[in-house]
Amino acid sequence: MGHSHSFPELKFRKLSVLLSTSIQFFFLQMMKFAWDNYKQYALGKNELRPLTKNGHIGNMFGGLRGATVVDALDTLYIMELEEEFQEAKKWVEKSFDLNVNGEASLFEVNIRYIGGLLAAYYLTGEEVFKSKALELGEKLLPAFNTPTGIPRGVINLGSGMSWSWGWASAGSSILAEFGTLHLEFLHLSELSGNPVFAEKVMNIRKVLNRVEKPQGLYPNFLSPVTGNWVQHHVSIGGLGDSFYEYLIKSWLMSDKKDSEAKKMYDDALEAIEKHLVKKSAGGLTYIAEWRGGILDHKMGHLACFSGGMIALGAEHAGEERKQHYLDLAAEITNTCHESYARSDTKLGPEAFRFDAGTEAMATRLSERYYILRPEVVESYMYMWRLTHDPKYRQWGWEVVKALEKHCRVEAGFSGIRDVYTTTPTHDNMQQSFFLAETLKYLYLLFCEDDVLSLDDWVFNTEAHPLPVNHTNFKASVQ
Ligand code: DMJ
Repeated sequence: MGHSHSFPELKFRKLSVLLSTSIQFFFLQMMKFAWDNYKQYALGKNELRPLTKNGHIGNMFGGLRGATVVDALDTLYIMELEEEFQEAKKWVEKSFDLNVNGEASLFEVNIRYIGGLLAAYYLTGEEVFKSKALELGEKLLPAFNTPTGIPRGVINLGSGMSWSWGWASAGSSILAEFGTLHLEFLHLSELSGNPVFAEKVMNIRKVLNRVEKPQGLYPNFLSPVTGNWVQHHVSIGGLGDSFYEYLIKSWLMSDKKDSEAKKMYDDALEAIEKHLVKKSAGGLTYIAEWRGGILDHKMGHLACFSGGMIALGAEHAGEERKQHYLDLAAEITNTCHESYARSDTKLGPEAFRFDAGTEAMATRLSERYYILRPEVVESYMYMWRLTHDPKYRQWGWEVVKALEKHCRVEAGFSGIRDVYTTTPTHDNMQQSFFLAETLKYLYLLFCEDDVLSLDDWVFNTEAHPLPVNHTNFKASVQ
């Protein structure tokens, strides 16, 4: 009797292993397609333009090249695309030039290049990735030479001169930019034995702890000169997002020793829940933006990472809060899924609103685009790992089908300008984070939990895995 019961179950398990293996194979071919076309038409440029079949350089990386190579390294490695990984590694060894001049975003260089190189080093042990990461890290240090030590957003990698973004209020620095350095900089200190990197980010934390927070919230603009807020705009989406992410991940990466980061995260989330989390008339939970006390009932695609973050934090919230936060995370992830499900392409818009009868849809023409962003599938991946509810895999698969149908073009994957039409116009850009994040998170959604286990790795905000410090860093986090 016992045998006849267990047999079909076993068969089912085998079937599901087989199924997820063939799905993984599907992601491998997507990644290979994205990489092969980049290699053929744009190797050495920053991104591929998949319609015109050429490369794009842009102005975010200050003369650095190969953003897609460095962003793709760990995904290629994890997917065991050995030949392609070797191609990428060879480019880093032979052609990745750090002696460049030009205006770079401190934040973007850190999350994509330093994060990508560090992850490649930790996964493979290849010295070239470590030495490039350290060399590049040194070049970022002059940005911290301000009266408060809060770095400015833009740096010339050649001269070391730094300044604030022209569009940022009154010469301010951006919370999500200076607040998204901690994970990488601790690893730079650990690997170099030079405490300077850790000191820089610990000082940022000190300034943030000192300044008064309106209703416990962190506004997005801070003056690097006075250390005071410049404007009271609060958002868990663009301009704020990964600051919160790095608080909980700093604590996890320290093997749960950095209790200051945990407290900052807990307090910030409490304030966010109290002031920004709302429920729509149709019952969808969302996180609004806050402008000097007035709510803007809008959620950006970028804010959709927060389902995953809140779920990750819930695991460690103590028994009575754990279920509450898991529920909140599930509700937010569901809302983000709705923003996809309510579009004709089944891909979500850049921003969606909850006002004047609108629920989880873009109302402005300028917010209807989708640029291959990862945040929604990122939350599916965390929700899957933390709950094993199969709907997250189903939702992930819906995204894959939509990407294949609307974003795959002859020579790569492209963003689209309007998610509400099934004959979308392509934006001719294969973003590097599509290879670093979107495809990696989709792949991990269908892997066993021990592939880059959440107990041993934290993902930086560009999905580059950094190891949890189970053995005590030399660089202090006190
Ligand atoms: C990526 O560079 C990172 O995920 C960052 O945190 C936000 N923007 C893009 C993806 O949308």
